[in-house]
Amino acid sequence: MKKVLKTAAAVLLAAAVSAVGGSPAQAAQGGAHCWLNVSTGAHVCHRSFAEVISDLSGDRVRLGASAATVTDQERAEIAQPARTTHGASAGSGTYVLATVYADAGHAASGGTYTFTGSSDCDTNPDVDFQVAVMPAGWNDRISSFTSYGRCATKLWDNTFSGISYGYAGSSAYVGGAINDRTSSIQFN
Ligand SMILES: [Ca+2]
Ligand SMILES: [Ca+2]
Repeated sequence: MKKVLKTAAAVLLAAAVSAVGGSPAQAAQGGAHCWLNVSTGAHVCHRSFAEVISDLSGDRVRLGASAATVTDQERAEIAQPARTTHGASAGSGTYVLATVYADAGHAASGGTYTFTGSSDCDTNPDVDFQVAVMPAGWNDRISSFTSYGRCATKLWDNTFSGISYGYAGSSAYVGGAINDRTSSIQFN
């Protein structure tokens, strides 16, 4: 079952009208750290990856300001839906699907983009969430990624066609064939 199948235009419009922490254009700048709720189109940018994780976890997970990667324990905690909106904009019931990184090795310094949704991925081999067109500034940039919860991530060179990578839970380097080429993304 496809829980979410938005057109690219709908996702981009929703992201544009719901931006709180900055305009989508800010995501085009190197080092930006944003999240997008694929289910609602809500979109917020922060100054650091640590702030994104604090927001999405309802302040339950606090990374060091310069933290590049998350531990297995932190990843498991991040996968739990936000239970409080205290100090957070993500809202309760938000599930973190995956974080993509502009740089290899899950290095947050080059910029991160985190996708969230209204539920965790399920255990069926279908597409649970997808983004047909990468958010502004993120076309052809992804070099590594991490999935959360039951989600696995698949990268596509074009909109669900052409060269692909995944599904995979995590990748420190997506490889030369698709590095800096991802234009759409799916989660299952
Ligand atoms: Ca890259
Ligand atoms: Ca591409």
